[in-house]
Amino acid sequence: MSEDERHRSDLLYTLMDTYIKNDVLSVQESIVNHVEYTIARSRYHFDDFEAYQATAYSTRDRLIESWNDTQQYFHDQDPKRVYYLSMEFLVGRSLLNALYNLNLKGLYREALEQLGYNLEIIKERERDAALGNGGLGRLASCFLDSMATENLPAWGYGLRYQYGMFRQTIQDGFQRENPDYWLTLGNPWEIERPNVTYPVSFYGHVSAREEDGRQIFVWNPAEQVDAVAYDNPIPGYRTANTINLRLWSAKPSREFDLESFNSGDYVASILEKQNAESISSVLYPDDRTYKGKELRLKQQHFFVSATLQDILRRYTAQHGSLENFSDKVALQLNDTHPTIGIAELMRLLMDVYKWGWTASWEATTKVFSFTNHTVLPEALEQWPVELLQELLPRHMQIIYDINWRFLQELRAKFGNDQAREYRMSIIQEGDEKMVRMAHLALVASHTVNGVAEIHSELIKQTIFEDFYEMYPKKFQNKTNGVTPRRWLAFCNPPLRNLINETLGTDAWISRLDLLEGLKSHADDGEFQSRWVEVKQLAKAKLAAKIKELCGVEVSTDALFDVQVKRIHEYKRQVLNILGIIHRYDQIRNMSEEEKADVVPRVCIIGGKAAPGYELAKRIIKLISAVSQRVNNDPAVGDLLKVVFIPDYNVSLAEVIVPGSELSQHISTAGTEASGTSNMKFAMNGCLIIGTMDGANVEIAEEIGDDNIFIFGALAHEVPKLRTERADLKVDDRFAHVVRLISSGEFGYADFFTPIVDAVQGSDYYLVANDFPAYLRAQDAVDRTYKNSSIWTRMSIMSVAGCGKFSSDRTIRQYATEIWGVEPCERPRPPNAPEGY
Ligand code: C3B
Repeated sequence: MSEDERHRSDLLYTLMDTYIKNDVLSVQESIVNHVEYTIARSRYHFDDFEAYQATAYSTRDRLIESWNDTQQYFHDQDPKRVYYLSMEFLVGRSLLNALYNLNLKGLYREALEQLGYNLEIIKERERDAALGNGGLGRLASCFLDSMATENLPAWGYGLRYQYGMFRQTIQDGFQRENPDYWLTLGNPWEIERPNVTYPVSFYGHVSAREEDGRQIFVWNPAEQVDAVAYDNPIPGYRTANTINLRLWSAKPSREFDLESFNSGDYVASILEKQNAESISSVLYPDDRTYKGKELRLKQQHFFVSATLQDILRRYTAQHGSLENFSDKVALQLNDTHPTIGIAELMRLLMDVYKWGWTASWEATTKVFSFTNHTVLPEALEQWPVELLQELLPRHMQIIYDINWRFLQELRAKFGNDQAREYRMSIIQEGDEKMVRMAHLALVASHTVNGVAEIHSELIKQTIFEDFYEMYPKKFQNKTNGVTPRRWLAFCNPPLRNLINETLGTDAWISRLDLLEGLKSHADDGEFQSRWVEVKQLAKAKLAAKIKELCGVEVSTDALFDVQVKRIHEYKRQVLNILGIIHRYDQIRNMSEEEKADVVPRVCIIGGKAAPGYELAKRIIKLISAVSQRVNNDPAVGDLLKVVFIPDYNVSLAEVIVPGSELSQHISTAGTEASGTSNMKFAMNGCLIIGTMDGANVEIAEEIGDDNIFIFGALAHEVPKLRTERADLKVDDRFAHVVRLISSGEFGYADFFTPIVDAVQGSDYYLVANDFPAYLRAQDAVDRTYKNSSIWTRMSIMSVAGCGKFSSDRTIRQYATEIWGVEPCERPRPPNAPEGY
């Protein structure tokens, strides 16, 4: 620092209090200032929503302090950094999470209370940031929380969609989709960076010229838009580190095609430019089905191009050149969605930084790693060559070059094996040539990982078999995890407090293995009754939510049985609803005496269907129709209630998960890569009924087979069962419940025909096959529930065995086994208040 700079910095230091102070009055001052000066309301008169906004801004001030200092520290230390590239971040709400992480919740609650506001009430006014579809997006958000908490020099990169995941309403039992314009009332958490802007190009043509004896390619794009950065601070839990989630928003280019303005219609030109914004405007709501939509590919390129330009600029600004870039940077591809970034990095290195092919390829293959999240073939992205050629002509060239070299390598290793080349080529031949994005990712990444042990094994035997043979060392497993902050400590305070008291510490919140200490209390009768009390509190909250959203009164004495996730055939909501119909049919035919022995149940189902996924939408209607029937049948009463909770999202999950006692994770074995809600439920003392699929396998291993209800065909049996499906002797009970649907017992018989046909025909997901085993497992659930002490013991053991499923563990494994990055913890400022 020069003399002048030091003088200026001293002056600024005295002008500004370094940190907001941690006393009630300072917090109130900060909130009221924001009421008056940020949202421009009168400090004498502001409502709950405005109180939320001002509180959020006040909290953000603290995050900005911490963010700035963390980034400065990263800059000074200059460690290897990791960037997590994801098209989805399912963030949910931020206020409580930030206050808890900063250890300021109590202080803010008190400060607000004295002003006449209730934190519990105003926090409900925050809109969810729903920039993701489901598991994949939520995983990305859990990872950010863990990367911050583990003090990793990490950033997330994504898109700032103006319309997040659609809002689901149920009208007459049918799903309706409504736009989620979540930014209408502003987003206090983000910081717009108009000066961090990059041009992103599309279309046009490529020309070549000689320069210093080398061929240089020049892309002359026909369209350009600007990507503007929006930063979202992500605080770690009880650390002074705050990392960044940088989201890009598309804006009309400031410079590109200025001539067109002079050439004719000024107004038309402006309107034309305005279209640029559509690139980042909407999240595609198709979960796991790829549709070859041009706009989607534009989004992907827009996202990675801005991200890579930003990363390269940051690196060169600090190091003067790109030397050692690949030793100092790791880039994680969250699924294939950002894979076009491989070609974009090659392009930037070769065409802009003038590196040769070999050096560019060496660097590219050293920085990228790739996570696969599904074995479902319909989710594997393939772009038509023709489309890529038109939209990104230079990238298409580069992909052909990569493929040409890859095929050489293939021949060198396996000789002339045309069938293999055909299978493995990045370009799929055929009537319509396609670019297989997963193959591009596999060729260019140093590591590919699955997300649970069984899944990581399966990809080696199925979709990536050939690649496993070629590059066995690239393949790894990283079992998913969830953040125990949001998904236990913050969403379930009564359970948190009980655990704290029992373990005598809250250290488990960042070292989840410590939950093991609960095991020795599992049989303690007094502890068990407190455990039950805590569950009852959460059930009461959930019951109130159900009343509010569905208008159905449910008894908290009943067993709360839950299945909440995206609606998909492979997740088998149909198996659940067939089981419910069976239960209903039994109850209505029982004598009063028999009824006295029934365990009352509330069956709760929730989840969104992709708007174009017809069958999934029919399944929602079937659930609604069954619930109509069951809930209004006087012969059933409180013994069975069925509710479909509309608009399942992160903040609803924070109420549903703690209040559940049984949760269903019943996908056909081998189809659910991991699942992460299974971990959240188990962590909250909810027992699992599930198949040997995804992370269920490891959950059973960790908490013990006795503490989980496992049923159904195993993954290795599934292929054979599918071929033998025609010979299956269908269980009478199955045939009966299916007949009830097709005979119109629940109305809409014709509308439900495709569902009936699916399970009676090829039954790809083996619903009929697993039905008897499912009913047996459900019987075991009922029997066990009658013995509260055994049930409670299982519930305690579930929580105690969940240590492995913290995303902190997952992230530490990524850091050491894939990224090669180390923690970079900012020292706590000497005069910083507790919790800073
Ligand atoms: C999901 C998978 O379906 C889940 O099993 C898995 O737990 C999560 O990813 C996180 O790994 N997934 C998703 O939500 N969207 C996709 N396109 C693919 C997988």
